[in-house]
Amino acid sequence: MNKNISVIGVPMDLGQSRRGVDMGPSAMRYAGAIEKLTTLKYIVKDLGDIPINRPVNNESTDGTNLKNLHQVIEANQQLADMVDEEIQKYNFPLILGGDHSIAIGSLAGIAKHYKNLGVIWYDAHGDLNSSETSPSGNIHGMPLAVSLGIGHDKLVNISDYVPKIKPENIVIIGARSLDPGEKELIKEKGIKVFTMHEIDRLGMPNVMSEAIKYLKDRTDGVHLSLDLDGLDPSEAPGVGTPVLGGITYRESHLAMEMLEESGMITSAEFVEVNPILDEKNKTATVAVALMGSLFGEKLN
Ligand code: B3U
Ligand code: MN
Ligand code: MN
Repeated sequence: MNKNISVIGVPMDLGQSRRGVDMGPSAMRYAGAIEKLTTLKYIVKDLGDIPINRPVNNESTDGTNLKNLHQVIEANQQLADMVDEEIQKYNFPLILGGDHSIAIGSLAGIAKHYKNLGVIWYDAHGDLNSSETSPSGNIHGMPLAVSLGIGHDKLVNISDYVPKIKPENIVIIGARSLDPGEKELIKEKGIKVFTMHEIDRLGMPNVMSEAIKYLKDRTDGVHLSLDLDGLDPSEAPGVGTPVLGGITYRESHLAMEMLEESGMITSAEFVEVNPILDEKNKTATVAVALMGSLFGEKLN
């Protein structure tokens, strides 16, 4: 793994309706994210937080159902530029969210550096909605679709190239709440999904081996986008849209360790930590523990 990590905080809560996830970067720093990586002998630069402009009068939807559209675009363009710059300097971008809409900017900044960027989407949800299929108008339910070039013009055009990623280079892990439009898109595009059903049936070791093998053959870099709601809410309660029956803490550690062993991860983000909904910063603490495993922390 690249020894130089650039940490970028994105205190964004505008891609969905529950306030508080903007405090995610603080919560993960408070839980010791920077110290953890430093202890693991990385050279860590904490670049602080991107400034997020709050909406005035909440009227920024461009005539659609997309909440806070302009602010989400603005923040993601800033993030994309920053991530792009860090990769140009050969640093590993580690992005701390914020709601999952920030993956639009992360991927816009990252994908231009790869011919075939792989993406591991660790999430209870598919995040494959568009304005037409979304039940909520929440942009955090759309970043994977946007990165495929599906969605509002201004979102898909961030950083001026479309699409960012190819459907065959995506692996979704932990899905258990997919909207009808998302299921159709998964079928139509042939996206690889390991739902909770597969995790239960095959076990996490086999799921991760398959995911790693699948991506290794076809990608030249892999971005890990880890939504804390992929985990079970009993272990990661501080998320805006918890879904029962999720991935355990232990399975998640194993998944991170296997990714670390694969040596394939070239960028990562941890999103949807909401300290207001949390219990004593438990979810941020889980996020930081998983970062440890992703970056090579071993028990022996
Ligand atoms: N699929 C639903 C719910 C959702 C998506 N992502 C999260 N929740 N975190 C939607 O609103 O698009
Ligand atoms: Mn998500
Ligand atoms: Mn989710």
